[in-house]
Amino acid sequence: MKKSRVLALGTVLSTLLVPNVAMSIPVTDGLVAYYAFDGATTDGSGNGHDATANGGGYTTGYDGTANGAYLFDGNDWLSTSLTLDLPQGTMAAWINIDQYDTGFNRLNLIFEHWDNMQFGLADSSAPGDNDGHYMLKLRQGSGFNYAFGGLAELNKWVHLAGTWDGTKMRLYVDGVEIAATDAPSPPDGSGPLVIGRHSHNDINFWKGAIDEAAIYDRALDSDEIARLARKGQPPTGSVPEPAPLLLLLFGIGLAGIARYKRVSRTQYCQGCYDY
Ligand SMILES: [Ca+2]
Ligand SMILES: [Ca+2]
Repeated sequence: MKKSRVLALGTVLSTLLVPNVAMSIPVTDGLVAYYAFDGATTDGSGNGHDATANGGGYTTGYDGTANGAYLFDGNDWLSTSLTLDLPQGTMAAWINIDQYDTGFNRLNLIFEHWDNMQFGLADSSAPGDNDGHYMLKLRQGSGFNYAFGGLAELNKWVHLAGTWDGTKMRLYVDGVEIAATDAPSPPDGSGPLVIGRHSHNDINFWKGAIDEAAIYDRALDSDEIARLARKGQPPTGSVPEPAPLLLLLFGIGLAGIARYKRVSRTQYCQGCYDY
């Protein structure tokens, strides 16, 4: 095979094999920041809000991708320069928690934005003593509003999303709404976003894995949240599908063998008869 053909085939194969990491999230309208955590803490939204690691590492992603999620073992966190002032918004992530803390002011945080937005697992200060329950907490005016519910399932991938639209805040687990609370004003906004810890204190660490963490500047509707949670759909991560590629290579191989046989017959069997 000529060198130019080899190079052309290589280009085709590399195009098939390289995953489109940045655009693997199924809802992109209004995306402010997006961390796929596929071996990097870069922001895939195109807005440049890359996160900086302070400990931690990678583990298997929610969709089985090797090194496809960030692993926090209890004292790890990510810092960003992202400041938020969002009258409406959404926070979402795939999460897998090993354990949660209990007691006053002992949350487990996915996102924290001092001191106005907290997204993760609640502590006993939430109404009704909600240690280990899924939670979105927003400071609005003189106090906090909460959407929370559902005790966290340990050692299992779960999709968690919280939205606020200026009227209500809502919480979704695996694409299903589990809480809706009156939240009739924009949340306060300041301070850079932190992932996996309290932003000002060395507490409230996430203990487990986080994948596909995303923030939007609008409240996604229930259909969009269901799409993020791949509800009713097979996982569609950034792993290339192997079957079509193998079929393609098999086909190229068969065509090559057939051509070789034709050439051999012409060169070495001139005068032979077909039977
Ligand atoms: Ca991932
Ligand atoms: Ca650590």
